[in-house]
Amino acid sequence: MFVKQSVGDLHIFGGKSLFAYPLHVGRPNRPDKAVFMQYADEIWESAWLTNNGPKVQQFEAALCKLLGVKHAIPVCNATIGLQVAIRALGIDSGEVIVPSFTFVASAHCLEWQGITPVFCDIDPVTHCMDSQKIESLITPRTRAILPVHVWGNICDVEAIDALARKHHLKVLYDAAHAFGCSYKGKMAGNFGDAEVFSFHATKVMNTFEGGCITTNDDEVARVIRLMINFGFVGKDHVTHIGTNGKMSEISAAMGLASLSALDSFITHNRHNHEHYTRRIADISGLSVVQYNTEEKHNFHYVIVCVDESTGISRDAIVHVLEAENVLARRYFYPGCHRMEPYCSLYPHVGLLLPETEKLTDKLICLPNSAATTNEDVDSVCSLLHFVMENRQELERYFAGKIK
Ligand code: T4K
Repeated sequence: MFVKQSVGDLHIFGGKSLFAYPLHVGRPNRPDKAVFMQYADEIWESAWLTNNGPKVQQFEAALCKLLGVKHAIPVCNATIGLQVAIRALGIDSGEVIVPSFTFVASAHCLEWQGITPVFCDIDPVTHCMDSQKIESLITPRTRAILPVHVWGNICDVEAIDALARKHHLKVLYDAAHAFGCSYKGKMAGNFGDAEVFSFHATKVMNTFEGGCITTNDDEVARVIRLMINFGFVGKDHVTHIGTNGKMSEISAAMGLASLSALDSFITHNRHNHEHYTRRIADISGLSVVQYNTEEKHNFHYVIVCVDESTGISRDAIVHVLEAENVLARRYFYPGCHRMEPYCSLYPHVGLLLPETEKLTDKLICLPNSAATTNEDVDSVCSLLHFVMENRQELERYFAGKIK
């Protein structure tokens, strides 16, 4: 399908876009419609729509079995899940160490509750928090560590847990990307004091909006269950501060249907990831971030790293792709520390985050979902080849036009 012969054929110069329709990064993975509709029908007939209904309970049981964890409490989204989990761990003030290289929710869930996020730099290979850089950030006000399993790469859990024990800190993992991923054979969901997954529409499996909090600690689970239901025990008795973090029945139905399709989503993701890797391998200056194939991984994110010496900026490449209807994303640009309110509160913190600063300018997230076909991947890769072959001309065109 690739038909560009000269630079003038690119859409930015007036040519026709490569794709007639937009190719999204976060196209939702949709399970078998009939399976979902059967669940939806049951919900309709039962007139039980939310408040820990039968589908939510069934979903929790299925999650616990899959992850090998004692509690996997469904919630309305991962951001509320993180807010609730950090409070259920007893943290309502002080500082929490968190990466800046993450979706802004990881920092907002703290700041929202008057807890100070202290940004930690990352490992340039895994893109997760650098466990070697945590200890120097610990102060008498530090209460917890909130690392993120970026792209489903599991953090350095052993070192982080050892540090937490040494300094009496809690550990809450933001596992928004890591559903279906493992470390040393143990599924994400079992690390730290608690973990939070996202089942947002754009994730490997979704419940429209949603997430779950996992823990093997019965007491923490008890408090979480109270907190997501306004603190109610029984009908009229409130024992705890709480919020509304409940998952609805229709979301749980989507979750149950999605769980039955999870293996096929992951197989498709992996096939695309391998295909992208093969086709991009011979483009000098670009490389696809690889995952540990000895562990379970969901292969949901296809991340391309643009070498600084390549002669064209990441942003110029993304600009060309977008014009061709390849809606690639710059996850995670510009890093939480460069967003409000953090950039005003801590204007110089970037000096302590050299790897974060470098990486936020280098990565491109390419479309990958059940909707991304083999032919799509081929065409996107051919486009990347074309862009890189013509990079000098493109960079001249972009000089001064974009960052
Ligand atoms: N921690 C981490 C590390 C996270 O990555 C996230 C969420 C969270 C915590 C918080 O989890 P939740 O509270 O959301 O459960 C998207 C998602 O909205 C967000 O959930 C996700 N991370 C983040 C990485 O990506 P945006 O602002 O980039 O989304 P948006 O609307 O631009 O959509 C991305 C692409 O997907 C677009 O090209 C359009 C396409 N799309 C999107 C939706 C919603 C569809 O085709 N269909 C859809 O229904 O944040």
